[in-house]
Amino acid sequence: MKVVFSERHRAHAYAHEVAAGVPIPAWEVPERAEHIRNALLSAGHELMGPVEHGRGPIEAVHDRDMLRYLETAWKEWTRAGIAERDAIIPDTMPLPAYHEGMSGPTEPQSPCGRIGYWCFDTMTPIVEGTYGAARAAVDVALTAAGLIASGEPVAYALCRPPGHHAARATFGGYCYLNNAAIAAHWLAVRTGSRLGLLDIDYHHGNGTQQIFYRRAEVAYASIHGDPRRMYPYFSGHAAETGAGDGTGANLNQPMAAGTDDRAYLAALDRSINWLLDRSDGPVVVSLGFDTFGEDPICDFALTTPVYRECGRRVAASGRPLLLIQEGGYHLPSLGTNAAEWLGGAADVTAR
Ligand code: OKP
Ligand code: ZN
Repeated sequence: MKVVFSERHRAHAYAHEVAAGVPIPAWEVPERAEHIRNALLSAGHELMGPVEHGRGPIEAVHDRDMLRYLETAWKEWTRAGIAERDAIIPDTMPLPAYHEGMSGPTEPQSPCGRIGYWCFDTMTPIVEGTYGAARAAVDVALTAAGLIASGEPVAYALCRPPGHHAARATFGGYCYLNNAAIAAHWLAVRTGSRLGLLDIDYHHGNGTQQIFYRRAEVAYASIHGDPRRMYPYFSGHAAETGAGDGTGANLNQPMAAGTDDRAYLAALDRSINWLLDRSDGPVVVSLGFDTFGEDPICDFALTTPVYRECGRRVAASGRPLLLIQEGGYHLPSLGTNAAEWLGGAADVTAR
């Protein structure tokens, strides 16, 4: 299978994230992508670099001012002399009720204000290499989308940082630009078809859901830890089914702690069938391995062999598959689980 990868992700590296007000060692580390890359090379997959696609496809999905912010944040932060801190993390965010009955908010002038205007949590630091890595991840996703557009049955984008928590005009959850949403929109326009977007990262892809909530061009189905106990807390409930032109085109399956292979595969079959009913083009997969039993920040109980079966079942849909890497934080298993998933998909598409 063709695997698209850029080394520029390595410059996006920070020591700490702030969780529940406390700095803890970062989970979203460069080693994640390196483990996956190495395992896929050993498994015989074919690695290639990304092609630059420019800002156009990003601005078709994200707020231009947010993109501008991401581009300028680090320079502005260091110029303001706040450089003794090694990363940009917000401390003040304008919740909707702050401006209740008033107009606003508007983007502040001060660097500390600006980060809180755009970033919705404290776990998504910006460092010097963040923007370049986020842009490269988008190019990785779009290059893989280009392979699908030119007739490849399946392609894998080894994106880092991940993307599915980034909404049109706010970012967070280790995500800055929504790689999967940008590639899906680009592919929908390119192919003139209705796409399926299957989000099988452990977490609800609030950003992807938000971007397509009122659009018919992409149907979104997600299987994730129930937001009643898990990040991102504010979306992912089963009652969220789309609105406007996107009415009925959003399927959330929130799952219990301890969800095992059997329960997961049942939810997967339901998502696949639901997507096949509502789309006629490629399926984009937001692929996370934080569903693994040993993942340090999640609570499902999946085992390594089930990833091969997941790859088989998704590929058995017969649709072209654009695979976009999202999360997964248990370093020792990441490469193996990714190779199993891709191997399962390749078994079926090679037939
Ligand atoms: C990104 B992806 C809360 C921990 C949650 C953020 C998780 C972001 C996951 N104490 N941290 O969907 O894998
Ligand atoms: Zn996740």
